[in-house]
Amino acid sequence: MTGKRNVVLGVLAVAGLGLLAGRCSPSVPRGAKKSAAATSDLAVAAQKTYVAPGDLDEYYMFSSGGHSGQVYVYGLPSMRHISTIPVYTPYPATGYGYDDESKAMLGNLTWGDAHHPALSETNGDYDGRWLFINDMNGRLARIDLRDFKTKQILGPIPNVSGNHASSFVTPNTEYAVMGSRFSIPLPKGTAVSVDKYATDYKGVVAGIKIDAKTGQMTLGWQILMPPFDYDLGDAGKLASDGWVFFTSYNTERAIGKLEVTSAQKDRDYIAAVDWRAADKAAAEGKGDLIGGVKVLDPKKVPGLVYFMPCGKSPHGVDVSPDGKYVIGSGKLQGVTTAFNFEKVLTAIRNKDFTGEEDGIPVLKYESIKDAEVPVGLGPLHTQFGTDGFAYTSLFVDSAIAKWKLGTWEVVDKVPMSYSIGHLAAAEGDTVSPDGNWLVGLNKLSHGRHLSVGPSQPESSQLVDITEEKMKLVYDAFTEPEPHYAQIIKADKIKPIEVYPKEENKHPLAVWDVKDAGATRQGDKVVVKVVVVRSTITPTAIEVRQGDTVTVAITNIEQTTDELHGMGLLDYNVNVVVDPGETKTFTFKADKAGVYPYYCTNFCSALHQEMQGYLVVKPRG
Ligand code: K7E
Ligand code: CUA
Repeated sequence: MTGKRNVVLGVLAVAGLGLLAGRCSPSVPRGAKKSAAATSDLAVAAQKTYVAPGDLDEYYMFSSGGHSGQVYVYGLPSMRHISTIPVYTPYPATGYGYDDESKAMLGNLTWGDAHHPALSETNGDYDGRWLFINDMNGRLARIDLRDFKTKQILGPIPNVSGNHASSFVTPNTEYAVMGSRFSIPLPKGTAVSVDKYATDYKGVVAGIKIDAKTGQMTLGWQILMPPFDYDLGDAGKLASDGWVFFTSYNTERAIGKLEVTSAQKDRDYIAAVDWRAADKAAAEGKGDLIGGVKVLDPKKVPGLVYFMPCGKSPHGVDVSPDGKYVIGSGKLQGVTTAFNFEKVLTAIRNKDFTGEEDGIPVLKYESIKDAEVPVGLGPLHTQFGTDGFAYTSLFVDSAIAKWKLGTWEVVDKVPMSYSIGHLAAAEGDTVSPDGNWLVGLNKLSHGRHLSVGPSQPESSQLVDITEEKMKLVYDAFTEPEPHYAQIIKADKIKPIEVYPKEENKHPLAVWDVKDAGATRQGDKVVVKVVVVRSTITPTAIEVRQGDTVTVAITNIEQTTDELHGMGLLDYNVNVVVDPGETKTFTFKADKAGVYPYYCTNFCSALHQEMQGYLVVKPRG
């Protein structure tokens, strides 16, 4: 797709200088002189990341928006921000959260904290159909990549509290998972004081079933877990297919200042969950009713979960492309551990246990680990490239370590500016990662950009991993807060650009201006509106004060990029309708007077004329 990428080295070398001057030493002033070698490095970096006007990027990157509740779409390697997909938060730019349909999906919550996007997979490879993303408020969302829109928000589901270890899908998108980061007394709504944490609080991990045809999500199974904090997850694949892994901290079951109280033991756990066994047990109707759903108890249904001891206070857990290794570590350690999944299975078979936690056997660390890899301080997350290379983010060292699976050799490190959390590799969660690119998703940007006051952006740094040595090639700045991101080959996604008229089955859609207008039943008014360049029909709407008014607005354009909006002043309404789409919004006309409405999305030379009046006649 970038076949036309032009070589404009000379210009770029100069342009690149200003942008990248601060790379090695943030104190170097912009435009400062560099040595010839550095200039040539910058020129190469600039050429690698430059996507000429009109050319397209090679990859999409879907980055979580953290507590903004959104998903940001970037092109790689340019790192250009192309689009924002609102998920858990109203977004007036696209009218999300103002029309009846999206309002219903959002429910009563106007925020979400979205950390881990997961692209749908077929045979362990991204298939470009859907993107799932978690919310800490016990929810999971599905975005359809046919139109880049949020189509379903499931939850808040019962019993899962603080859904951080999510959304991680299984290799054929059978399940996405959820987990409690904050154990609570169950069912939700039970108040037990925190002193009883160790005995009366519970965690839950859950599998959300995904319909293979429609992507529709439903609750599959839930498993009752000891009161630990379930932090991250990853699904097994190939050698470990059928399993899903969750890290947990505070296996001390402590309360208070967790930074101290939860760090008493040398090891916490990775929970290995046999999701096919859970699926089967749930299908057989096993489990106890808690919060209105059946929850499987490992004491009564053995064989569902095993604990793999791991360095204390672990964060990420990541399964290698062949599924043979499960990588996890204590986040204050200097090593990451590679667990051998075959050894995990053998230990389970031989009952090689050192104890149990609420009926869940604990495997023997020495029996299941293959290596402790000295990656550096503060290992959080691991991604994979080609030729068996793994890349681990080091929060404390603020760097990425490159190391090799099997030989366990650390071969390279590259500094990150600053404090890297997650990292994302091109097709990095699949059975066949691409290599090519790696993005460091950094928590701090520390002034490597024009100052914007105290509220500073996060940063994402692009690293070229095609060669033996990793090379930092670009800085981009992102809104809060990229936790995880996934990167997919652009040609796997084929979005539509208009909704075909034949597909619009909305009962209130009208395609001809002569069918537009208001009808009344008692104090309910339905207004069918047509928008097309450059009129909103009808141009005036009259209702009575106190009426409940539903406006169904159809954009009858069938042309790419011809969106229209309808902003209604003083009534807090702004919807945007894409070509071929119908949306509705409902409001109570409680204020008498005249309220202009107009097209909010610039659409033609006569966009400004696209306006009308809502007349609300006073009662009596
Ligand atoms: Cu920021 Cu995955 Cu929520 Cu790590 S998480 S950094
Ligand atoms: Cu329609 Cu602007």
